[in-house]
Amino acid sequence: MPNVQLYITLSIFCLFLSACAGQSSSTPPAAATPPPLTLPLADPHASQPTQALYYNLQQLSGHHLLFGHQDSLAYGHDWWADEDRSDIKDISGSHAAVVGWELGGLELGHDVNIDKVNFQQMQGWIKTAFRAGAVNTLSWHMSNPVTGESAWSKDGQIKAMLPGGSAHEKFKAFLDRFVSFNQALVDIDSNGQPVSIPIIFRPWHEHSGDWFWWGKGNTREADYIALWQFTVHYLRDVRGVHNLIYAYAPDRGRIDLQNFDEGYFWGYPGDEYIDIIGLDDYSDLGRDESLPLSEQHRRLVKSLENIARIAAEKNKIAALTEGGYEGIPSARYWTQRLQPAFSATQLTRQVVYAMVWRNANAQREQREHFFGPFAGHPSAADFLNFVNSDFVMLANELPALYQHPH
Ligand code: BMA
Repeated sequence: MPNVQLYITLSIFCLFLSACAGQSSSTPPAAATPPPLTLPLADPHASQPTQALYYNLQQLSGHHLLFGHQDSLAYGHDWWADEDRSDIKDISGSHAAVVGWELGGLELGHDVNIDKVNFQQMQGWIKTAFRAGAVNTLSWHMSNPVTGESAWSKDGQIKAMLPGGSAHEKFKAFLDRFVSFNQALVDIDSNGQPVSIPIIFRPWHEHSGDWFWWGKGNTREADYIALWQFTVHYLRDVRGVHNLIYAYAPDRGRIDLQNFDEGYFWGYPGDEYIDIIGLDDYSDLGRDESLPLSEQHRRLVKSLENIARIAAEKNKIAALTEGGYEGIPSARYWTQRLQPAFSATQLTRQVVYAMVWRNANAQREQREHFFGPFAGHPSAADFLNFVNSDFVMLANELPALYQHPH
């Protein structure tokens, strides 16, 4: 039960008790302790806006689903690097509620990431999304500091990156590049004060798969855990980064639904290193298209229920941190596939956001690699119905996420 609900229940119970007691005694009831406006984060010194974001996301969970989209302001299916545009805004008038960004290439000092997005421009778009009230989240397809190979390589060698290892200084230098990037993510609040923009940071994602050097099969579990813990320790305690909410995101494709926890917790670094119980899921969102629709629905519901259950057990937040159906072949995908699953049960409704992957620019990449709608796509009208429902939120419907409610 979320803290506030527990508080309300207890308060009603106490009111009842004091009303009964009042019949025989004139002692005023003791003032109730106000509900805590913070939930424990992996970073106990997280900035106020970061704590507020986490708290407010938890308040929204159970009531709303925030729609997210990777690289949303950077480019779309048919445009590139406009100032304040997204395929989502083209259709709906608003940016997505959650906007994802990719850091791959930053570690090497490149000006652009692995998808050619300019890092300086990315910083500008992160600010634009923040000012629009949205949530920014970062992933990092980091190349391997030991082997020099890309994220999609098999030779983990994590031990060499950790303290005492031959590539430890290099690994720290990779993380330092992120610290510098992050230091520039500052906006000015309404009181003229600088505010470091809160970020949901999702490093070392999809590690239940074997396609990244940090994944299962390419590394030992203990080394993965040590990698994660070192990353948090270095950013938080050594470099003093306090605007991060840490998201853990195994890939559903390599988790057996009959035995969810066993797959999900491979590599889990511990409750004190994790804030968001995430899941990257393409399998249940359309990729397993040979299955009957009813079975696809059942599986998505099960996956969402599992992360919501785990999040509730740990007093954390559940989110579908990445996923989608490439090419969106079904015109009513949003209202007939996604919405019914996310709103299916009390548990699935706890999953607070769902972020679909990027809309690769068709001309530049010479392929159809998109997961969100765009103006002119057959699912655009259905997407509008989806986001117009009371349940689904875009940026323009969000409460002030970076302030504690008064
Ligand atoms: C993948 C694909 C790639 C891309 C990478 C990082 O899933 O979209 O084309 O380079 O993500 O954004």
